[in-house]
Amino acid sequence: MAHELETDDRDVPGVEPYDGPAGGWGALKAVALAIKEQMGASADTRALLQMNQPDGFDCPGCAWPDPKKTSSFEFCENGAKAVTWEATTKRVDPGFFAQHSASELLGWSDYALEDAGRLTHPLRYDAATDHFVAVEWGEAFARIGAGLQALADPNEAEFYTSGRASNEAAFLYQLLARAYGTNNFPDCSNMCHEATSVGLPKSIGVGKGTVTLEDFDHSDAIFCIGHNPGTNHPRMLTTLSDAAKRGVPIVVANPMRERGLERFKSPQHPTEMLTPSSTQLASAYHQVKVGGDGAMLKGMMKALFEADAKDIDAGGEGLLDRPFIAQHTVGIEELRADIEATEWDEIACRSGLTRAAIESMAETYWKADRVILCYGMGITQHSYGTANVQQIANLMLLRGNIGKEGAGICPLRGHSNVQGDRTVGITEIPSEEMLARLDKRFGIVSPRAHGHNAVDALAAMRDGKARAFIGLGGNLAVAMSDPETSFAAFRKLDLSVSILTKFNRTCLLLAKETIVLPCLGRTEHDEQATGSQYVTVEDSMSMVHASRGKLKPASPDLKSEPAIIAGIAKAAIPDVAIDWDGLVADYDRIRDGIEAVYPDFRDFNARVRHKGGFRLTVGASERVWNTPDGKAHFLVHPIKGASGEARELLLTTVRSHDQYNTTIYGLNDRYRGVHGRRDVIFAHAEDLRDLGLAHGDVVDIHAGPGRDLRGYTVIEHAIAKGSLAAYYPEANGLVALEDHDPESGTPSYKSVRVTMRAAA
Ligand SMILES: Nc1nc2c(c(=O)[nH]1)N[C@H]1C(S)=C(S)[C@@H](COP(=O)(O)OP(=O)(O)OC[C@H]3O[C@@H](n4cnc5c(=O)[nH]c(N)nc54)[C@H](O)[C@@H]3O)O[C@H]1N2
Ligand SMILES: Nc1nc2c(c(=O)[nH]1)N[C@H]1C(S)=C(S)[C@@H](COP(=O)(O)OP(=O)(O)OC[C@H]3O[C@@H](n4cnc5c(=O)[nH]c(N)nc54)[C@H](O)[C@@H]3O)O[C@H]1N2
Ligand SMILES: [Mo]
Repeated sequence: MAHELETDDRDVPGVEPYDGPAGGWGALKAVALAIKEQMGASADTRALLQMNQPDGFDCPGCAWPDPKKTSSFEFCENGAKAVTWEATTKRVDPGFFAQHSASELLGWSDYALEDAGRLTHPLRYDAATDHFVAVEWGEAFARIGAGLQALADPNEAEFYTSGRASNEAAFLYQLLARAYGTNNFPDCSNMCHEATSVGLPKSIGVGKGTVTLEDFDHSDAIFCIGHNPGTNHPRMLTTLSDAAKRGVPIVVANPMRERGLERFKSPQHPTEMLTPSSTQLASAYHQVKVGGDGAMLKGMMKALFEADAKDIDAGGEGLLDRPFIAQHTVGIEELRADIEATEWDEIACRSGLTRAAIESMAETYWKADRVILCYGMGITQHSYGTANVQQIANLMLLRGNIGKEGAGICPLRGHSNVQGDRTVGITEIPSEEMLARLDKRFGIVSPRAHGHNAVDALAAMRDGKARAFIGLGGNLAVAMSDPETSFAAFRKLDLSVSILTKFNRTCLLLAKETIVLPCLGRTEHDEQATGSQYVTVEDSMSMVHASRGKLKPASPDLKSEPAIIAGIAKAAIPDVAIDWDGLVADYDRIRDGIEAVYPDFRDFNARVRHKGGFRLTVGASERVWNTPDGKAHFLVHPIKGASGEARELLLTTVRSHDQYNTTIYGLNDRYRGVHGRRDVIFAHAEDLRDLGLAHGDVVDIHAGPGRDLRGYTVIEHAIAKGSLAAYYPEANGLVALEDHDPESGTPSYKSVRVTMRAAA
């Protein structure tokens, strides 16, 4: 079938390689455009200047920490997009909903739905007219209360949280759900870093990263595996470029060549902006296959063991940190046996990297005294995500790279407070100590039975076992795998409630009773009975700090998330004697509650008022291992993922530069050279040739019965052979609900086995 193709000559609309660095003028231009489109020419851009300032609000864009010394405006293109999207002057008011029926809105794109503007009033779906209509807050709460009281069992309700909710909102929310009687807490983190939360505790006794931002100033080598900071954590590029300027090697493992990991022109740096110069970031870039990380990590350990043996033979002390291993760990012999039994041929063909490439990664690793290893969704979103995370811990423990200055594990969290939400009780598997303290403080009896994570919740809804959904933010139906199943599951519900800043598709999957409650966003001023309030968040590095919105709310009819949760609680569980109004009147009282349940928050109200906040205890950072035997554990796993078979194609789903999860800001993906469209598949030239396809061909992708993506344009891209990529959420239909990590429940969004052929 294969024939000669002159693919380079073909013009594909909207596809043109991007040659510039990340950041630079392109980033400034994009911000100017976002301001103009969302806020108009006379925009009040004060919000942008308060982002991540000690007395301003925490940027809702990502969970990368703020430098303690923030004094000048920290520029971030995608943070600015997140803020302008929230601070937009566009509104979807009752007039908008009178004009557009629910059926009509269902035909709108995700982009169009959110671009229409901010919600202004509580809404209820009216089946008689097929329109959403405004209701008073009191009526909305009464309807929700009645719906929750009508359930036969509290476990028929699912309380979903997306990671933008503040600590205060999340804490009140879990109190509501537990006082009501369930531990059903599906959470966005179940689709995100759950493999970290489940995997790391078994390895090092804590499910969080072990580094602080200051550690980057002291590291000798940085590894970036499976994440794309130029788009998803742009402020990290400043940290990486500072390290690169110090001569610190930055080693990347990613199937796609991502510009944000290659070159950066800092918009904060006048000489870089005014001259053609930029900073080179990656010192080595390894295009590991999609799903090839397990093999690659084993290869790095194999190379390390081999070099260690050689060093000892030559009279050296060896390359492993033997004193550390002896004092702090168990399981080294089992790990060594497993790694020794793994053949180089298997490692090379399953990772897609040569032995020499892996040895050079290992050499950079062992030559450095202090290594930081950063990773993202490329590691966690696989059916073996937990195993991947534990292999990373193995590699780091071999040289004592945990719990010393300048070294450690750095999982890049997603939503700006996804880590905090988990810390303050959003978990389907709560500990007995935590529940006992919660019960004591609030005089309730929390349920002890474990609840549902995101996959379980969807399955329960599909099977008719869950009848009510409450969503604190997010767009679960669209974010989840297998929309066919999840959309149908939502449509079977008796009650669906979404607490949102913007209307989205999840609200349009109509239940018997569908209610949308509009809330304040991060940027907005929050006034309660005792005065102006601030909230708190926890970043990726366990730093807790305050966030205070200053902008005038999008509508006088908005309520804060805590106030909405209290309103639902009073209507749903009127017999429970919790002073909801008192808690909402002064968020200090909620923080006192958090402190009572989580001792690590001691003096919460006092400490969080310090500029920059405080760090929660991370035992592993001090080499305290909170595992059952007090040791860190080497854990053995077989290689899973890419099989190395010749014709295998694994498809990964990624974010474009113009999106925030299911929120699509625009149709461009600047750094990957895609403009005005999202219906593309990224592929390696040789795979195209082997399949008799050419750059620009229209193709169908097939993943299993009923799981197809049809009529997409395939484009030749710098991606590893055997790997394909498509955009999330369009490609979610390729992932079956069952296709998830059995240990953590994380869907395998990043490795779907597919076939590709010319469109029918
Ligand atoms: N602007 C913006 N910021 C965001 C978000 C957003 O959507 N937009 N989302 C937020 C959220 S919730 C999250 S979780 C984070 C996500 O941040 P990332 O973890 O960076 O998320 P992804 O875009 O999913 O990209 C993952 C990267 O992994 C690579 N990859 C894919 N498959 C594999 C694999 O098998 N192995 C390896 N090694 N790499 C692979 C892809 O090529 C891509 O570069 O960002 C947060 N910040
Ligand atoms: N195929 C594929 N699927 C994925 C992923 C992937 O990489 N590939 N990534 C997964 C990951 S990492 C995540 S985290 C999930 C994301 O899943 P979610 O967190 O559920 O989705 P978002 O798109 O972030 O939610 C967007 C909605 O949040 C609401 N919102 C925004 N700000 C606020 C606020 O301040 N308060 C409230 N109450 N609402 C607000 C808006 O109304 C908006 O419509 O998706 C997952 N799905
Ligand atoms: Mo995420």
